[in-house]
Amino acid sequence: MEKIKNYINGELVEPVGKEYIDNFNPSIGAVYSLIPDSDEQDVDLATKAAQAAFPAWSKTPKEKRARILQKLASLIENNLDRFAEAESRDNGKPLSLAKRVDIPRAAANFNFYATGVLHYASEAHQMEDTAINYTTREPIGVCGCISPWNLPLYLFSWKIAPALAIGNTVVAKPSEVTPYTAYLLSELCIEAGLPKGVLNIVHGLGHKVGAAITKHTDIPVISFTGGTVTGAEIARTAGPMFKKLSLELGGKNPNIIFDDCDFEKALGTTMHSSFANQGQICLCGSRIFVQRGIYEKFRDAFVAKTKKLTVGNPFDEGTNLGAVVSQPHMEKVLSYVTLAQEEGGTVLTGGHQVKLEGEQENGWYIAPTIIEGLAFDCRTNQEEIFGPVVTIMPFDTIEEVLAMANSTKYGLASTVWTQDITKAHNVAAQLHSGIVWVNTWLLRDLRTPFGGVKASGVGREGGFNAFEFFTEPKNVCIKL
Ligand code: TXE
Repeated sequence: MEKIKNYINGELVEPVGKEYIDNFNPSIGAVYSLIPDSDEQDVDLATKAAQAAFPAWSKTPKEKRARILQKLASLIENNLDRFAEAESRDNGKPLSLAKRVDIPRAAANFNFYATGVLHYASEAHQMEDTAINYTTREPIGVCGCISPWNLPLYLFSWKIAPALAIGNTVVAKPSEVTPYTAYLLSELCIEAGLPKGVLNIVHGLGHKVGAAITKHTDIPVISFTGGTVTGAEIARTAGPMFKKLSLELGGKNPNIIFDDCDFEKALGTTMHSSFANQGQICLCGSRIFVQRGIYEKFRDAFVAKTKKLTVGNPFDEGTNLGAVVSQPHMEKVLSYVTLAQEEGGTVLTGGHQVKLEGEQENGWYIAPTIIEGLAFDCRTNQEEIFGPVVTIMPFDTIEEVLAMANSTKYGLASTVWTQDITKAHNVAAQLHSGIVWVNTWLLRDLRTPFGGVKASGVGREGGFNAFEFFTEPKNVCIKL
């Protein structure tokens, strides 16, 4: 059985404790590799390597840092098929999705921040003939980057690229559920000539390795993407240590469809915003509100289209939904279908595990599920399910739908479908979320602030927001 390795001080190494944990292929429900069961000893070795590398890396001219990260990006692009297959095998997502989205976006993340650092400037403030102020933005040191299993390399690179580009060094922890492409990236880092200790990847469990990174006194910055519960746990540790903290957490995003929408576009995009990546994207629109005038027409068309989706082997071209990421997650998602029925919901399609034939017979597959008839404030409509399960509800007025849309503890992303631009501006202004898409979904300009409000997190990633997070400003005031 293949054992993947940690990447510490420029080398691929075994965990100090020589212990390993199973890594599953969700599409067949079986172990296919082993990952280091690292602990705080490994985190300490990684942190020492990152500390030793920081002076030279932070003083490396930005053009040289940029060249190395762009080399890494091109190596990812040159290994697209190998990385996409690895991602699909590790996560269960369709290979076509990994090829089209996950891996190209990981390369784009490195390119975006490598070029961005060349244009990042700071400010000066002149006090007439009295003084001049200039603000420097300095890299901070060793940054802890902890990422989740839903978009493994995409979100892993979204954190480490800006941290490295601006001159920090990194101790990173990918999810133990989907570690494989981070391991493949380690090999490319060596090939790209990334100096040793600049990036260190420590594999293992969250409560061991993630917690060790969070509480390490020599890691002053923590960037986390994952669940809200874990985010709160990290904040409890990092807060009293006065660490800089970025939390990208869960969501329960409203998809608001007015009766003056472009019906076919709203329907087509809602298929993606409901079920892409098996609904395992924090930005998915899991609560669908349809204005009464078109509610039944939209609901029936949406159910009919959903019934035609193919749940299957992620490696088959025709597959629309692959496997969900783990057996515990499958059971969690299915438990919400049971809860929905207990809360008075009606399952219009799906709501069950899909048993495939052949090699995939033990895989973890869920039918795309649509539920109607629930109150907007029941648990099913308030809690993040994070699977291919959406609810659909009618509404009459803007005031009513805004109250329902804003009723959860989350505030990450909203989608609005209307051809009345004044209404679009008016509704967007009143939605409690960090991101609002109008007549589209998941259309991303990497320069924009990315993140949510309330229980969806703290801070923003994206564009120069990421450089602001991964640097400390210093104001110097010179008397003239
Ligand atoms: O995330 P976790 P999980 C949501 C989704 C999902 C829930 C839990 O609802 O069902 O979160 O998913 C590491 N200290 N999202 O369990 O636990 C862990 O090892 C430090 C939304 O995967 O948050 C992994 O590397 N680190 C999210 C990372 O945190 C800890 C995407 C995420 O794991 C830790 C994924 C600890 N105590 C899930 N415990 C999004 N916003 O996109 C765990 N970790």
